Amino acid sequence: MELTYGIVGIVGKPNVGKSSLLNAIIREKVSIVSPKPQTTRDNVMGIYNDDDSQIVFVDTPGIFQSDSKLGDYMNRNVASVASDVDVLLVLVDGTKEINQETVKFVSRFKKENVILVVTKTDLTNFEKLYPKLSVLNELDFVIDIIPISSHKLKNVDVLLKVIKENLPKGDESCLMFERDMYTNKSVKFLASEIIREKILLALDDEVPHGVAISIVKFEEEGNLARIYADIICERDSHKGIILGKGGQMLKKIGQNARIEIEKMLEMKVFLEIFVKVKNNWKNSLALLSEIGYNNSEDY
Ligand SMILES: Nc1nc2c(ncn2[C@@H]2O[C@H](COP(=O)(O)OP(=O)(O)OP(=O)(O)O)[C@@H](O)[C@H]2O)c(=O)[nH]1
Ligand SMILES: [Mg+2]
Repeated sequence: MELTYGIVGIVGKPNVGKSSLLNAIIREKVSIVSPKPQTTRDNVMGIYNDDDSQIVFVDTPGIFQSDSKLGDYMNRNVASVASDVDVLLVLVDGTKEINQETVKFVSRFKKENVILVVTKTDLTNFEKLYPKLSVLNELDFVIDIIPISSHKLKNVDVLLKVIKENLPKGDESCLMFERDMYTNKSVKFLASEIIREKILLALDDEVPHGVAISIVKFEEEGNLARIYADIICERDSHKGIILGKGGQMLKKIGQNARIEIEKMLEMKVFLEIFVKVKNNWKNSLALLSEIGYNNSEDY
């Protein structure tokens, strides 16, 4: 049987809905989501499987002006995807202004097989959105412009159809992954991301952006997983905020993370979290590498 296969990159500004789209396509929580910009730091692969295709989607960090070595790492992740995929989805926020600046932004990705995806259409309406899109018509290298809603799963099937039309065809030997895999990331990575997501959701901007998670130990024993994690933060004052009064904040973050990790692993989880201060870790190549933020691993 003829199969459609290939790699599809997802790029765009922070908070535009890249990770939400990945999760909507894969129908699993592969990549963490929060209302705060710069939630995603790594390229996260989600593998879409159906009877006649296997498509590897790669979620990337939002593109922004880097102010640290961590930021440089994030931008390198985007660059590696933008240049080297079969189809590139460039996402634009349908609730925001769409103007010449948007055209300029999308033009940065000028290459073959670019699909422009307009996100969050459930927050706007047809009358408001469509006149805004006319400015995008001058982007003649774009294959198609597709408005979607990841939350309402609106037009995600149409997007998939257009993607498939633009991917290579082959047979089973062309597929890169086992048919039951939905991500290339380890459960250790996914667990660390879930903890980071709970911090992003619980605390104000500055603290989560200076936080990294290191899984110190991950052991499975029968139907129980024991996970020991460090939350690494930049300052003593941040440590105080993460701990909260009498340790209540950390307790809440831990509980929320544990519930979701249990769901993912389908087993009981014992989760112990310590908070550690490492000044300026975002600018220390050695510390970044120790935490796992290095570009040596291919997406
Ligand atoms: N209403 C609505 N909200 C959405 C939709 N897609 C994403 N969002 C919200 O937009 C915010 C950002 O979503 P993410 O998926 O984390 O965005 P991102 O582009 O991956 O962000 P970064 O990783 O920070 O670059 C979250 O609060 C999402 O719930 C959508 O289809 N509809
Ligand atoms: Mg993201």
